[in-house]
Amino acid sequence: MSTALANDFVGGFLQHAADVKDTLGETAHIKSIALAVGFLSTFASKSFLVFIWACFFKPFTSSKVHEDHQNNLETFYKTQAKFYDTTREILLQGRDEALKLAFSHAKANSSRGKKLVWIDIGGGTGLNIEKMDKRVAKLSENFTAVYLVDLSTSLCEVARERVAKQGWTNVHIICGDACTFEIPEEHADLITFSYSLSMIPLYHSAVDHAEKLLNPDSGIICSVDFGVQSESNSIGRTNTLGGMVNRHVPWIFRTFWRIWFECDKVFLDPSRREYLEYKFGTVKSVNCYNRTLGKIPYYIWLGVNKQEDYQLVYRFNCLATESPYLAPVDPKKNQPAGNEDTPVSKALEAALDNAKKGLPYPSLFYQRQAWRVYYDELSDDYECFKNQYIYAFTWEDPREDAALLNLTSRDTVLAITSAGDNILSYATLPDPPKRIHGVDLNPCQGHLVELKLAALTTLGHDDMWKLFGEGKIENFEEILITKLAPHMSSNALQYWLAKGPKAFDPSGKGLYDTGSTRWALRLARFVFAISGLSKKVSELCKAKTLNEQREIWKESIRPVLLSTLVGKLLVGNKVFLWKALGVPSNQAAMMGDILQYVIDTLDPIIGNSLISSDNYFYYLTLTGRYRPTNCPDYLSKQGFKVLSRKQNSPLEGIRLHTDYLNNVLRRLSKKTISVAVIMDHMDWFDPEGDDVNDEIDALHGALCEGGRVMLRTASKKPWYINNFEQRGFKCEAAATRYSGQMIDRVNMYASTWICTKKPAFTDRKMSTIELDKF
Ligand SMILES: C[S@@+](CC[C@H](N)C(=O)[O-])C[C@H]1O[C@@H](n2cnc3c(N)ncnc32)[C@H](O)[C@@H]1O
Ligand SMILES: *[C@@H]1O[C@H](CO)[C@@H](O)[C@H](O)[C@H]1NC(C)=O
Ligand SMILES: *[C@@H]1O[C@H](CO)[C@@H](O)[C@H](O)[C@H]1NC(C)=O
Ligand SMILES: *[C@@H]1O[C@H](CO)[C@@H](O)[C@H](O)[C@H]1NC(C)=O
Ligand SMILES: CC(=O)N[C@H]1CO[C@H](CO)[C@@H](O)[C@@H]1O
Repeated sequence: MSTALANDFVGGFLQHAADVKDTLGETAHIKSIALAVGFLSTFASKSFLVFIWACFFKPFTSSKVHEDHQNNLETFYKTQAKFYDTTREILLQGRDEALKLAFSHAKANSSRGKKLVWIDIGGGTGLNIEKMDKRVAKLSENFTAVYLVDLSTSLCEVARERVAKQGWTNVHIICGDACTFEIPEEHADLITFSYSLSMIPLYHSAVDHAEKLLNPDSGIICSVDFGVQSESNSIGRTNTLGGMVNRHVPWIFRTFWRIWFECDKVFLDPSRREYLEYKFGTVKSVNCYNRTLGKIPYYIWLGVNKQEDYQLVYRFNCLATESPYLAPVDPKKNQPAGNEDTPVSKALEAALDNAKKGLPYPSLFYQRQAWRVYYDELSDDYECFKNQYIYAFTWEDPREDAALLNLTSRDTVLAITSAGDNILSYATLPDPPKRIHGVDLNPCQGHLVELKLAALTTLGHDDMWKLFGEGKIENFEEILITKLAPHMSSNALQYWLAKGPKAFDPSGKGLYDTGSTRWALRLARFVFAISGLSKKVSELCKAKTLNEQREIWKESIRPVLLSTLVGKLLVGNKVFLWKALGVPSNQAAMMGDILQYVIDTLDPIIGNSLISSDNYFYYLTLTGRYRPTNCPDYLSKQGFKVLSRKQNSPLEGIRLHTDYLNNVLRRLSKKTISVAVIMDHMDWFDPEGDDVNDEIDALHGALCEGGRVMLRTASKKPWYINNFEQRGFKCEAAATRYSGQMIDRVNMYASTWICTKKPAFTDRKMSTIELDKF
């Protein structure tokens, strides 16, 4: 393999040149020089010089390319075998993570306590086997047998010495070709290619051979390697992949890296990764770049047998569309289920499309959990979110929802996902709804909820609390890779690998300083700091009685906070409202005098709801974290206990859709939803447009008779209530906020409405009345 040092310089330089405005690029450049200098001083020894010789000069000394691959490898590795590990430690990134991911997935996928058979193809000196033993799982306890396959005799020799030195009894070195080697077992549970697929000229054969050896029911195959993917190469296959986000490498880097590595017969062409993605179902696919190394693109990929199992497709469609799962039909012969009334999910469309072309199903089909419903990760619809969620927490009170809706296990609920706190709260109810659909167009809201779901499924309450109660944890990446990843989708994993370590960093500001809602927290902190109220606010958050709380508020905080200056500058400012609180201008228009609105919100809270112990919404906003006795239901000891049940956990009923509400509603079987909680989002609609009527009709179609829509709004009677009534609903204000009163613990909305779908016969009466009008 080639050229760490020069890669640093050239990579850093190229990046610098292409990206002059980006000051970080400069830092990266400086860093890479520092790294190179460090590297030099550490290894300014024989090993380093041999490495430089073998990688930069020797390729030019012998003009002849051996016909024999083994001979070529020997020529390259013979002189470096002894120093191989030291020189590659820096360049070959992602190997630790890949091994941990591969093991955690293989383990999760095998029956409890079963030992694994592992083949490391192109295993070189056996360093990965040592890494596995030291950092992931003891070889003697967790593996029946481990095979290292490598064609280079001198590297195999180093590997043999390592095995002898470590005294491993179940590790076997096979000095042979990746395309033809044999093992005594019929199948392997885990097969890894670590920076080797890019060096195998006959990679099709090697991959086909691996496929034959992989346990078809539970085997996991993994590759970590360099590779330069191009978006134009993915056309027509994007349905299958997962890991499309951040995949594209601009042409100049694509070309540069390919040529650079080719000198050492390392091939970065995209087709190797694509062939894996064609032969296997993609479970995880992560695109990585290391700035320090000049952003050489590498990837970590995990796959499983792609299973030509049509039942799988239908099961997923039924889970997504609420349609009954009866007898599966062969989609190659018949078009999807004959019944016109059974709508088809986007997942089924994508899967059938792939099946016709002989491609694996979309990545989401191969996940352990059915939570996340298939979505097109490359759709332009999400671009506006800039790969970030808006809500790190949910700003509506689920206790009030529960009281108003009386949910039971007969209900099927559809709700806006947001940060998931409320759909999780419905799941903790004594008799939780049989199915809860969360809908959100922003994929990152889904990623956040997946993290919560995976954590509820695998972590204890202590770690759960650190993650979401305090928003900080020491070893986030380790927990993510070894515990949570097998329960998450590929996209959610990639998102959290990239953003998690910073978001949860114990020396940072924590999870609740992420998303756009962080502006609300920052605003609070800022306003209190400049008005000298920080101390009073922390007293407020500790107040033990309502009287104490009222006193602090009335005497010190209220007068300053609601002074016209602060009010005008911040709270009344439209740009600020949008940035900090996510209030769009259509909604702001409904709120009337904003300052009065804020007074109406806050005064009653202070008077009626103890922030220190019974109002986690404001406690979080003021302190940036929760308390064990003042937190969303999924975090409380009791709620956690219910949700983390190993059997029959209410989490099984949760589905996360990443799409427009209308698209989801239209593809649900008619009359299958009994409750829709759509929060305040209708306030965002333009009163002149048709969007509101479209959505009301879609709700009407998906709701069963007597089904209810619950909504909150910034107005006492929003304009669109009339539209509901004209379209077959009976509407009632379930709560209206008058000055000085509190309707829920958030109290941000002026009213809460329940619109009930009328039985069909009243519909008919309605339409005759309407006809009479004409
Ligand atoms: C860059 S090294 C990676 C070594 C090790 N897996 C690691 O991650 O450090 C690539 C390895 O692939 C091996 N290799 C290349 N072609 C091969 C083939 N056809 N069959 C088996 N091994 C091969 C080379 O001998 C070399 O050890
Ligand atoms: C990038 O590579 C350097 C050098 O090997 C390593 O120290 C660093 O941790 C890597 N960064 C990331 C984010 O993986
Ligand atoms: C390896 O096996 C041992 C013994 O069965 C077990 O205690 C340990 O948890 C396993 N390691 C991992 C990482 O699963
Ligand atoms: C909900 O249940 C409560 C108590 O069980 C009852 O008083 C109330 O009428 C119910 N509301 C609805 C809408 O069913
Ligand atoms: C035994 C087992 O759990 N097998 C599963 C391994 O993982 C793949 C993909 O997630 C599933 O399709 C298998 O059923």
